[in-house]
Formats: sequence, structure tokens, C-alpha cells
Amino acid sequence: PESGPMAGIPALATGKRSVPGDYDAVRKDISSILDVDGYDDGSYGPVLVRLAWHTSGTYDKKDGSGGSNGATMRFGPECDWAANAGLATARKLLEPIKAAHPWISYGDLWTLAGAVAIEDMGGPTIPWRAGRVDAPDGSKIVPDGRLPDATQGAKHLRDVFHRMGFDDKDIVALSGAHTLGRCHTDRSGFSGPWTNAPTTFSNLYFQELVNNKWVPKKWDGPLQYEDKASKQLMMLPSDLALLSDRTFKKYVYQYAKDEEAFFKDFAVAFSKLLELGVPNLPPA
Ligand code: ZEM
Repeated sequence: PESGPMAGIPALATGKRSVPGDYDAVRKDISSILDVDGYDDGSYGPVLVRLAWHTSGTYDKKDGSGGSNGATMRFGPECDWAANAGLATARKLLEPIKAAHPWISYGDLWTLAGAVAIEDMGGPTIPWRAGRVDAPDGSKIVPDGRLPDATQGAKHLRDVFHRMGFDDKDIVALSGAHTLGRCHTDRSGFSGPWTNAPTTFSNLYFQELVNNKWVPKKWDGPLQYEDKASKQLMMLPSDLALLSDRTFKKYVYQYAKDEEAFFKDFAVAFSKLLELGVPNLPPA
């Protein structure tokens, strides 16, 4: 059998061309490719959520540039940004779905895949609307450096997320996506998962954040933290910044106690993220 990240992709659920506008058919096919043995923790869900986030998180509210409209990560230089390392896996995974539903734009497909992945992994319903239009290769794109840097702290998180139009509560809620997935040394240089249930959407990230003692990991890689007791879980410096800032910390403790509040705030913020810079959306 094949090995590597593309091994064992199951056949699409519908597997046939759909009528333009049949987003439910696309949703079904996305759902059908999420679970797979032999890739990470058994799901492509986390890397699809990261694709949806990185295609959207380039937005600047000052001039309306960036965001998921255009799907410019298909092209250089954006596909080669260090921040986007590993996302070719997610983009390639969605190609058979694009082929079965050629009428959907890449921008809509990538963001819908993120929303469906969150929902299928047990998260809240993510309000999602179609309307992104793909831009041709060679279109003007935003400069590299708009996505957050994991080595930095609270001020940097505010600079980046306030630029997109988010507030401090949104920053903490959105960071809860790190309940999913893991870091890969061959992508970001960091290593390991934030939780012991990285394919289930929950508030576990916040619980782990507050319930463990986090100590610097002794290794050759970049500074990251491990839980002192089991050494199996990790936090990035930017994750721990949520504990060292008074305002952020208040929301971390709230979400650790109240999963329903986290789900509600995450759904609103993630939906807003996916729509940043997308013109002419249909009424909600
Ligand atoms: Zn992440 N993220 N992220 N993130 N992220 C990684 C992985 C994942 C930051 C960051 O530097 C990193 C948000 C916010 C921030 C996900 C979703 C969201 C990784 C590891 C890094 C280094 C990449 C790798 O090695 O594969 C920083 C600094 C953030 C600032 C707050 C937001 C917001 C997200 C969505 C709402 C997800 C799901 C992953 C796991 C990917 C995977 O492949 O498992």
C-alpha cells in the first residue's frame, strides 16, 4: 500500500459532479475524507482547519487587503511562506473534491473544509457563506509576515489580531483551535500536540493550559514548553502568553471552566475570520 501523508484517502462520499451551488454535496465529500489511518492522529481535520485559518488570517482591516477571497495561497510566493509549510498536504487533499465540484471556488472550498472539519470533530456549528472568487496567478498579494509568530508574546498577538479586527476575547477564543492537531518538526520546527485528544474539538486546550506546570523543553529545537508531569503535551511561547497577560488569562480561565461559552465565542470568531475581506456575501 501507499505510505506517507496521502495514503489511504477514502473514496469521496458522493464522488460525482454536483449541481452548481450544492454545498451540501461538497460538505459530504469533505466529511468523507477526514478520517484516515496512518496520518498524524487519524484525521486530516486539524490541518484543514489550519489551511482555512492561514488563507484568512492575512487580512488587514485598514485597507481591506488579504483574507480568504482570491485563494492566493495556490501560488508563489504565498505557498512558500514559512508559515504555510505543510499546508500543501491540505490543499492537495481537497483537489479530488474540487474536481468533483468544479464550480466551487478554492477560497470557498478551503474555508468550508475548515468549518466542516470543526463540526465533524465535535465542535460548534460554524456559520459559513459562499462568495469567494479566485484570483489569477500573478495577482497582487500581501507581504509575508502577517500571520502570527509562535516565538512571540501578548503584544505581537494583539498587533496581528487587532489588525484583522479582532479583540482580546476573540484572540483567546480563536487560540482554542490548538485543542486540535499537533506541531511538526518538518513544518514549523516545533513538536507535539497540545492535548491528548487532538482530533476532538473541545475546551481541553484551556484546561491543559491552566492545570499543568509548563516548563521549557530540553531539546535542540526552538523554545517550547512541555507539561512537567507527563512531558507528552506542548505549548508554544505564544500559547503561554495567554497566561501571562491579565486580560487574556481571564478568558482562558473562563473557557477552561465553561465549554459552552468557548464554543459559542469560537463559532462567532471563526466564522468572522473566514469572511474577512470577502465582498458581497449573501445576507446571513
Ligand atoms: Zn495555530 N499553529 N497558531 N492556530 N494551528 C500550529 C498548528 C495549528 C500559531 C502557530 O504558530 C502554530 C491559530 C493561531 C496560532 C491551528 C489553528 C489555529 C503550529 C504548528 C504553529 C507553530 C504547525 C505545524 O508544525 O504543523 C500561532 C502563533 C497562533 C497565534 C495565536 C488559530 C487562530 C487557529 C485556528 C482558528 C491548527 C488546527 C493547528 C494544527 C495543525 C495540524 O496539522 O495538526
